[in-house]
Order: sequence, then structure tokens, then C-alpha cells
Amino acid sequence: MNTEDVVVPATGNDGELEVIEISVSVNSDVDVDETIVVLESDKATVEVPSPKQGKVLGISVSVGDKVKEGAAILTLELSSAVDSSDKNEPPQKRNPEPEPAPTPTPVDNKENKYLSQKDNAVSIPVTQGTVHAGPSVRKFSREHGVDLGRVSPSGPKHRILVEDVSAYIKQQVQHAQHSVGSTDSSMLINKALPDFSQYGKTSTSSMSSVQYKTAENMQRSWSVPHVTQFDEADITDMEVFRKQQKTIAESRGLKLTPIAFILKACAYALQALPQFNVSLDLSQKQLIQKHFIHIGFAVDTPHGLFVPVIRDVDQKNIWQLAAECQDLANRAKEKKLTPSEMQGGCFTVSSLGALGGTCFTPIVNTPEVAILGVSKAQMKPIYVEGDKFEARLMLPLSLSYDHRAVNGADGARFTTLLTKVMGDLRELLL
Ligand code: CAO
Repeated sequence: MNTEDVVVPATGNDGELEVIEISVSVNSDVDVDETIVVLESDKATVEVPSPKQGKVLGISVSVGDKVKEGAAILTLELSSAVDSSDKNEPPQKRNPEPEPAPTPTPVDNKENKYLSQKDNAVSIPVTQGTVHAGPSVRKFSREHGVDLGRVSPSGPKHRILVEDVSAYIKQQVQHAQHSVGSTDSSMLINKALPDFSQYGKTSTSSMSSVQYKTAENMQRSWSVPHVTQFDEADITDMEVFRKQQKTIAESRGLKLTPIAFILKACAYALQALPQFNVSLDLSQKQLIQKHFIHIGFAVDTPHGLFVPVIRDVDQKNIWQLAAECQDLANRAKEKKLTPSEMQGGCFTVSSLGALGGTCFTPIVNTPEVAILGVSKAQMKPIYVEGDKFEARLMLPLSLSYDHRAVNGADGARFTTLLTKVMGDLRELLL
């Protein structure tokens, strides 16, 4: 077996150089002039090319080691066709990868074309070990503050090209511009996620625009100081009434569900307690009171969550509300809502009643200041008078509100009023 030890060549640098990258691994095949290690001094980065073609038998250095001219780097098992006369010559300019500007800047060692000055250096977290990039690419990335470990390589043998760094910078700039004026999307960007595939099989898919928008809205709303007030409305009589209307509803082509009554009850409570029908403008230290009652309701669809808004709920009767709910929910499922149909809400209802659950803590749909969560109605024994209990149908309500706009006592007033009007529809229907 014909072997050869490859050592650190003359680099024009008398001091120590740090091994910042090992570009090959044991048992890998290397060509003449292929980079085997990258060394760095405080002034320059040096790529050391292989003087021969062969297979790497062993590597004598590790990333972080400090080495000088003549120090052993690795041992090669030479290919049979190799001419051994050119042993350990200083690094020569080889057929470099295409590297647009900036080009490497030679330093005082005229022979060494691989050196690049480490000017304008900024502190970049360096991903160790797996980055393959030439000196000019490293210089370019340093100048722009790019961690090469985050850049996808497109060059031969997974080398990072200047174009790859440019594409990464462009992507980051576009993302930053997109975030401005919407929400603080940077908060949505995960810091570095672990590689989950080390724990088991994974797969990746892109988020839909609806999913991403929902995530942005939730992130923004999450900054609101929330309180959730729970209560239960006795809807036994309301349900008797609703069921009595079923045939009429069918003749109108409608499905009359509790949501129409809930919307009407919310409009009633918003009229009685207008402090829930505001938005806060803290930058102007202003409270914006709305003198209209537009209520959104969450619709679960295969494409994600939509919140169409019904205008002037206080001025509409139960049939009108049921018809609008049905139309908007159907069109949400078909992705046929217009943007204006999802804007202008003062308050939101999120009904999970058909799905189950005893209560939940909905997130306020900012800049609104309150949202009502509705869970599944259940028959419960309710204490009525004397020692008597009656079976009543109880509807769980969860009112979340922005505690900067609404006081706790008002939260309790709001749910108490809701339970009152849902328990006795007469006031509501007048
Ligand atoms: N308790 C018990 N039963 C209820 C109920 C409740 N709170 N609310 C509805 N139901 C019943 C309905 O009466 C209907 O039964 P009947 O046919 O016997 O009358 C059945 O459940 C199905 O109702 P529905 O879901 O078709 O209609 P709906 O008007 O109650 O709801 C809508 C419409 C659009 C609100 C609902 O389809 C929906 O999308 N809900 C999910 C909202 C959501 O995802 N919220 C979370 C947002 S935050 O992540």
C-alpha cells in the first residue's frame, strides 16, 4: 500500500493557524487539489488542498486544533495512478469553484492565492465541522453576518457558493420586510429547533396561508392580559322553543341551532355593557367606543379557522341571524368569504358546543376586547327551591376579556346577563 502523510504547507504565516474545518472524512476519496482542511489565523483563512489523489486513511487534527507549518494533517492511501513527485508543494491556485465578488485578497505571501483578509469581521456563530465553503465565500458571509451553517449548499460536494449566501440574505430580508407592519412575526420564528428525526420518523409540509395568518393573529392576541370568566346558562326553555321552531325553520330552508340565540344574547349584553364594545389605542391613550354591534363567529373548516362577521346583530331577528350564520359558515367552508366579510367585528363567539368539552379559555380576537367560548350543553341536576333538584339543560360559557379594557366585575356582569337572557328569551325577543 502506497501511503503519504500530508502536512501543513507553507502558508506565509509564521504563527499558529486554527483548524476551522475538516473537509474530508476517514475512508473518503479525495482528488488532487480538493480541499482537505481549512485553517484560519487572525488575519486570513487558508484552504489546504490535497497534493495527491487517494483515500483518507486517518486524520491527525480536529476542529479547533492549533497547527503550524509541517504539522501532520492526514494520511492518504495513494491511488495507483499517482505521480509522487509533487509531494507537499505549497498550495497552488487550482480550478476554483465559481466565486463572484468579492475575490480573495492576497496577503504578503505572494505564493498563497488562497488567503483572504479577515477584515470587517463580525461575530458570527460558526457551525462547526460540516460547512464546506471557500475563503471568498467565508469572507462574504462574515461581511454580511451570515452563519454559514444556516445556508443550503448548491455547489459540488455540498460546497456553499457565494450565490447560496446571497440567496439566504435575500430570503431573510424578504421575511423581515414581510413582518413589518403585520405582527411581530419574528416571534413566530422558532429559534433553532432540534433535529426531531433523531427521535423517530418525521415529515415536513408547508403551512397554508390561513394557518400562518391564524398563528400570527394568535401570537399578537396572546400579548393581551387575559382573564376568563366561567358561567352556565340554563337553556332548557330556549331549547324547547328552538325545537318547536324546527319545522318552520326547515320550511325556510334553515337549520336553527343555538348559535343564533347566542349571538342575539351577546348583542343584548354588549348594548347593556358598552365597555365590552371598545378597542384600546394605547399609543394615543384612547378608548375607541363602537356604536354598532358587529359580531364574528369562529367557523372550523378543513382549510383552517375563519371568523366571518355578522353586521348589526342587535337589529336582526333570530331567523335573519340563523340564515346569515348558515350562509357565512357554508361559504367559509368553500373558501368563498370576501375579506370585508371577516372585518369590523366588535366581539367574537367561538362555539365548540357541537363537538363537546366542558369549558375552555378562548383567546381574545384583538383589537376586540372580549370573546365568548361556548361548550356543549349538558343535562344537570339544578337546585331550585326547598330540597328540590330539577333536570335542566345547562350551557357552559367562557368569557375571555382583555383586562386592560374590562374589569373583573364587569366580566361577571356580562356572563350573568347572558345567563339571564338565555334563561328567559322573552326579554331578548322583544
Ligand atoms: N351544546 C349542545 N349542542 C349543540 C351546541 C351546544 N352548545 N351547539 C350546537 N349544538 C348542536 C346543534 O344544535 C346541532 O344539533 P341539532 O341538529 O340536533 O340541532 C349540532 O350540535 C350541530 O350543530 P352545528 O355545528 O352544525 O351548528 P352550530 O350552529 O352549532 O355551529 C359553527 C356552527 C359554524 C359555529 C360550527 O360549525 C363551528 O365551526 N364551530 C367550531 C368553532 C371553532 O372552531 N372554534 C374554535 C375557535 S378557536 O380555535
